[in-house]
Amino acid sequence: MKKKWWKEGIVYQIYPRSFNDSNGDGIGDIRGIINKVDYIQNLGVNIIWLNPVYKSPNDDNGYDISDYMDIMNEFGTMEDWEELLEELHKRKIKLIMDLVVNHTSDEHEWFLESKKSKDNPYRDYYIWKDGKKEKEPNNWLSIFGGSAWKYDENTEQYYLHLFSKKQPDLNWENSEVRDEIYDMMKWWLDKGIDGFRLDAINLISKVKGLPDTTDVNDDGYGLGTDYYVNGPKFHKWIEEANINTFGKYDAMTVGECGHIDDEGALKLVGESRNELDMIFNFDHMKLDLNEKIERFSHREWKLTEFKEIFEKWHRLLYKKGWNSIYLGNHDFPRAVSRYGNDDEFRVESSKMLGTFLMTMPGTPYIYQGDEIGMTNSNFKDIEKYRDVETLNYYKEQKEKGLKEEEIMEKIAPKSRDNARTPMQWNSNENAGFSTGTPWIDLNSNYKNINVEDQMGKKGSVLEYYKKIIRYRKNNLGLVYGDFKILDKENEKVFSYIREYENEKYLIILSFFEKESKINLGNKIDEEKLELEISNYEDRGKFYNIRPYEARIYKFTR
Ligand code: TEU
Ligand code: CA
Repeated sequence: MKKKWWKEGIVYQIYPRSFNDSNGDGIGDIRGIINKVDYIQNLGVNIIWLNPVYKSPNDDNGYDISDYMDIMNEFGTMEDWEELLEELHKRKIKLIMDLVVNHTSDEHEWFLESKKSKDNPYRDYYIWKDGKKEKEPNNWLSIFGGSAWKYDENTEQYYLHLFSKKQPDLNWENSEVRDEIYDMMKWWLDKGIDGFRLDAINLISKVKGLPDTTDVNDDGYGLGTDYYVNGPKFHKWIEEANINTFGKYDAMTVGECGHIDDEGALKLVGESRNELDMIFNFDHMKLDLNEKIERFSHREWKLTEFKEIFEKWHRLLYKKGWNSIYLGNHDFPRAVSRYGNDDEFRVESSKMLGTFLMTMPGTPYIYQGDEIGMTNSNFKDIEKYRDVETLNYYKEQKEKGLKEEEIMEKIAPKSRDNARTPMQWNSNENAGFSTGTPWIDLNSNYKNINVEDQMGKKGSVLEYYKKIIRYRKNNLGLVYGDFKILDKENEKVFSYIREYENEKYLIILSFFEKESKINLGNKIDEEKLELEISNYEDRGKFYNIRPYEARIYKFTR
């Protein structure tokens, strides 16, 4: 297995809008991040994934880019960004930028040109199709609800948008588009960045002819996933991007793949191929959804299912490719509210989930705020929501005649805004995030859950995170080792062995709110184990696992 800095690194994800506001306009900004670089360094992480900071009208909080080579006004200037890069590099922290190239904003210059006329030189930069006014070119559903097509009165054609109406899909079939994208990527790489997180990357290749999907909902629309997920030219274009851009640099790349099959994943991150370094798969993000993709549906999930997912991905990629380990990000509810217990055992379960992140095979990603155990905001009033996906869903359900209460019950635990409330720095006004009015409300629990309160305090989630981050960095067996699950049928406790050369670890994690037992067979000799890390003060009894207990043992041999 090849050793790489990005395998050994630990990523911290920053959602700039909600991280730290330096000028009191209520919106987090780049200077705000600069003011916190010491905090980031102190945490021990060594890679930052920065969500989009490019020019954008913010229909989808920066994922609708109107200029790839400039910075969003609210976030600051290019000089600020350069200073941030410099401050991070001074501290040996790498910077990964978010690359959104499946689509642009409808306010991007290319689209403004493209929509002018059918013979505009930029027309073919996007996906335009004939269709009658009331009849879209096909029945594809947008990932954010409604048809994936928008009619343009002026040229009497439709354009494709897999996400919001303000996010037209780029036409990757056009080699000029690809060349523009590669030039832009090189431009950023030459500015000194350390890699890219590639947004919704496996949607770039659409099947020729854009056929109707047969898998439709009551309204006659369906996600045409068979026609645009991992499409025919996906791997070819990624290889082309690699050879032309990041492959020439010592860069890290991670591809966000909402749906991907085993073969596609193995191709995408195969070490013997020239595509990407690692993948974000969504299997565990869908565990608590009822239907494939119905974002606001719910089902109860089992720990055995969770184990199976991670086992599958390990077996698939071990020695062949590389995985990313994450439990949440800006698109999902808070990890502790979803996989832990954000009430009675918030502290224990936050630490337990952090232990999971730091002991699994694959590069760990910490989402801002998880290191202090931030929880879902569960806003009950639609006025509090900002996310385009949530607002579209609300509108759609209203039109269908659903009751306000029922809609809000579905939205509250699942909305992306749960993870987008401001970072809780202290117990002062607005949690120290801003002196102005924040663009989105704070979570009301910030007086109890904040950085200042936990910094240097024994037993805090933050101090525990620092400890396990350090532990991961000092124990490369946890990075490169094999992974074997013990006591697989156990629905309450997740136990596994990590083993690499002559290092061996046993990790025991309770996902349950009562004490429970483990069955590790006779393979484990307690005498040979050294308890390295635990989220409880005393050792407890070996076979009695307390609520959300986490333990890392090292074999002494
Ligand atoms: O997300 C891509 C994606 O597949 C999402 O639609 C995800 O499934 C959804 O948010 C869950 O409901 C990326 C970004 O991470 C997201 O923030 C953007 O909105 C989206 O792309 C469009 O750029
Ligand atoms: Ca600001």
